[in-house]
Amino acid sequence: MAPTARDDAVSPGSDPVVEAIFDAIAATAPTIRAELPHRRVESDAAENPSGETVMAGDLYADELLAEALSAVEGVGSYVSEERQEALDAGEDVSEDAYAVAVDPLDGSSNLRSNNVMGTVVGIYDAPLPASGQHLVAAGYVLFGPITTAVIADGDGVREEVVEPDPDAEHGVTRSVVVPDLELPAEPTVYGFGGRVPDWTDPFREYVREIEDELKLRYGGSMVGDVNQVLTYGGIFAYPALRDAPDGKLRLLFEANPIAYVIEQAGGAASDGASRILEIDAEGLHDRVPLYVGNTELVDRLETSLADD
Ligand code: AHM
Ligand code: MG
Repeated sequence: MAPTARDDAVSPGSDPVVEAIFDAIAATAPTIRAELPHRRVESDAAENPSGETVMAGDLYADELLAEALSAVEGVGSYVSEERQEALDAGEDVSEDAYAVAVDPLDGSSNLRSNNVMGTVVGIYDAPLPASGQHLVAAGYVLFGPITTAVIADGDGVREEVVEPDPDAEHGVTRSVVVPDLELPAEPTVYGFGGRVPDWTDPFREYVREIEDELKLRYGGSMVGDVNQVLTYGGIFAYPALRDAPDGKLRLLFEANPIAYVIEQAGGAASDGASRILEIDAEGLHDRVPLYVGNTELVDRLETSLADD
C-alpha cells in the first residue's frame, strides 16, 4: 500500500503513515549494514551539533535516512542528531504531518571495535522541539548478529527480524518474532554509561546496591544496552555526571524514543526526578540524564537521588 496522509481517525497502532515510516526505516537497514565495513573511520566533517566526532557511518546513515523519510507522504520534517537544523520535507507539521527525529547510528563509536549499534527513531505530531507527549510512535533498528526492529506504536511493543528480500515491496521482509514485548518481572541486568569517577555520590551509592542484585551488561551503545534490559529486565542509565549534569544523551533523538518504548513495555523512564516524556524540549539537541528499565528499579533510583 502506498503511504497516505495522516488520518486522525485511525488508532495509533494502525496509522498508515507510521507504518510507512517504519517501512522506510526497515528498507534502509540492509543498505546501512552493508556499508558499515567501509565507513568505520572518522569523517572529514566537523563535529556534530553536540560537539562529538562524526564517523563516516554516521553521515552515510543520516543522508540515506533523510532521503528515505522525507519522501514518505505525511512526513513534514526530518530532524537528526547529525544536523543542526530540521530538514523541511514539504508538509506542515503544525497541521497534520509528522516530525521524525532520528539518531542515524547510535553507538557509532562501536564501529571500530565491531560491537552493536542501531538507528533510533521518534515520530512526533508537533514541530520540534516538543515534549515526548507528542510522540505517536518510536522504535529502533539494532545491528547485532541479527538485524531487528523494536517498534512501539501505541499498540504495544513488538520485535521484528528485518531481512533483505529483493522481491518484497520495500526490499525487505519484516517478520514479527515477539508480538508483545514486555519487561520481564524479575530484572537481571544493569548497564550505566560514563566514567565511575564522574558519577555523582548518590548515583554511586545506588549503583553499589544494584551491583549486589543484578549483573553488569554494558556495551557502549544505548540501543544495544537498552535491548538487553528489554530482553532480560533491569536498568540502563546514562546518568548526570559531576561536570555534565545533563548527561550525554539527547532528549529528542535518544531519550524520548527509548522512554516511549520502555513505558509501553511496562517500565519507567526518568531523568532522575521526573518522567522523561514530560520534559519540555528547548532546543533540538538538548541533553538529558536517562534512567530506564523496570519501574521498581527506576523508582528506587529516584528515591536515592532525592535523598541526597
Ligand atoms: P552516539 O549517538 O554519538 O553514538 O552517542 C551516544 C552513545 C550511546 O549509544 C551510549 O550509551 C553512549 O554514547 C556511550 O557513551 P560513552 O562511550 O561516552 O560511555
Ligand atoms: Mg546516540
